[in-house]
Amino acid sequence: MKTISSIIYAVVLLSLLLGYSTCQKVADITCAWDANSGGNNQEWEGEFFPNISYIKYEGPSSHNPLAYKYYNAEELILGKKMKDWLRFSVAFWHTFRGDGGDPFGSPTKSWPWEDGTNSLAMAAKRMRANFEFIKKLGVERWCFHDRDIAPEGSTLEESNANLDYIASLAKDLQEGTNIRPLWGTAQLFKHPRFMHGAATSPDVRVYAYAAAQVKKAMEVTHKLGGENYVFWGGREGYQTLLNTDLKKELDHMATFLSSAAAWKKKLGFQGNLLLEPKPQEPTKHQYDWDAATTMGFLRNYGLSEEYKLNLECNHATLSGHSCHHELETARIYGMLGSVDANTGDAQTGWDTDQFLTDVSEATLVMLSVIKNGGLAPGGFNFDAKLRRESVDVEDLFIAHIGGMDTIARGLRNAAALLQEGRLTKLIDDRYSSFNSPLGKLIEEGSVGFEELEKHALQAGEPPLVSGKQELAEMIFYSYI
Ligand code: XLS
Ligand code: NI
Ligand code: NI
Repeated sequence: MKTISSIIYAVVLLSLLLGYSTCQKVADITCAWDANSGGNNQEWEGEFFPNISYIKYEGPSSHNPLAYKYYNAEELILGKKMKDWLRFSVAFWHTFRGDGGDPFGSPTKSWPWEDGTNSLAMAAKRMRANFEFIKKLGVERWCFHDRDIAPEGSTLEESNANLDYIASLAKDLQEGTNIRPLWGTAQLFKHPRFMHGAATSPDVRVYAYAAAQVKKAMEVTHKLGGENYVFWGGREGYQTLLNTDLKKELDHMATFLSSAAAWKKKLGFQGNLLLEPKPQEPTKHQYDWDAATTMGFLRNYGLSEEYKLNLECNHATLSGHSCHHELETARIYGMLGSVDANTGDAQTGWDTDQFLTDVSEATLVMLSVIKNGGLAPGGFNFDAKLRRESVDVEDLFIAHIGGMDTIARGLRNAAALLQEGRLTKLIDDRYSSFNSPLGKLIEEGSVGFEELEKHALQAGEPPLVSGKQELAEMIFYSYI
């Protein structure tokens, strides 16, 4: 059976490669790539989004929804181009696989280029749409899961062949452009085999399968010139501790990540490996709960040198923190790798993955990013999706433009705030007592409790000094 299906598969793949078969089933533009699949041809340019031209910067007074009002790619902010501070990336899974379906309703989006299948031909067509979209938006990065870009086959070999095929097309489309993946990742949460987790599955066969899938996804990311590789532990967690060996699962996850780090070296992949924390959803408890938990885990298992973090704003709020908190927590320990730029909804308790539109939030995020000296080789990936009710093709552009402009405003505000220095001074003043001889000794670690007791007895009751929170807020909001 297996051999027969392999033969049928090989024939289908071969005919696809030769440009036959599904060409009749789909729109003409699909045939265009068949005829010209070897290069970054211009033939398809404009076909997917014929009514949308290249998005330009028009400045804050523009009312054109299809123009940037704050994001001006080449403009220098604190000596660096906006595009280099921000390093925006399009998330393939939301933009090209998001269908508007939710647990209560069927898909709402029917993009004109979709033929309703998950075929390899459809995957190729979507990849072309992805590149047209990226170019028109004027960004240079994209992110993907292995299974978003290429359909899962009936065996691992088939899945790998599908992925190779689409990756070659993506590589062709990248040629002659500066477009590269910000990161790639493996989808280890959709298929039923991963229902108990991947690296933390109690089933060794699933652990091995997941390893094989990550090995391949890392190869593909490397081949495409990806700058990072991400691990989001989709189902690395538990539903109940009553059936879970917590220690074994954490040990397994660490072993898995250490094998991934070894594979990265063997592959010669120079990019960063990143863990993406999220507290729950889909599992009740996910092991990479938040930045602090994830850094503690990495340190416990001696993996801190091999990994950094990819922080998502909506995951931050799900874990009871602000995005600013998560970025700062990672930044101060040199672990800030990249950002999944989205936001949640204050009245909704789940991962709504909305485009960031809150300028205050963006300004706080950018304070951390500027203090970090930027995010490179990380960036801002729009792990964000259109609302179920947004069904126009132009909504895809409007959503990204809105998100980019919000973060660009955040950058402008944060740069002005830091340059002007009032907030920095307020913070410095608050800690200025540590500039005293006693403060210096404490910070050096050269006084103990006995000397400190002597000092406290002598100095008496410390005066109450204002925290100046309202002033800090007044200063902050004067820049928004
Ligand atoms: C889901 C995650 C996911 C990762 C990539 O909540 O944010 O999209 O970013 O697997
Ligand atoms: Ni994410
Ligand atoms: Ni998310």
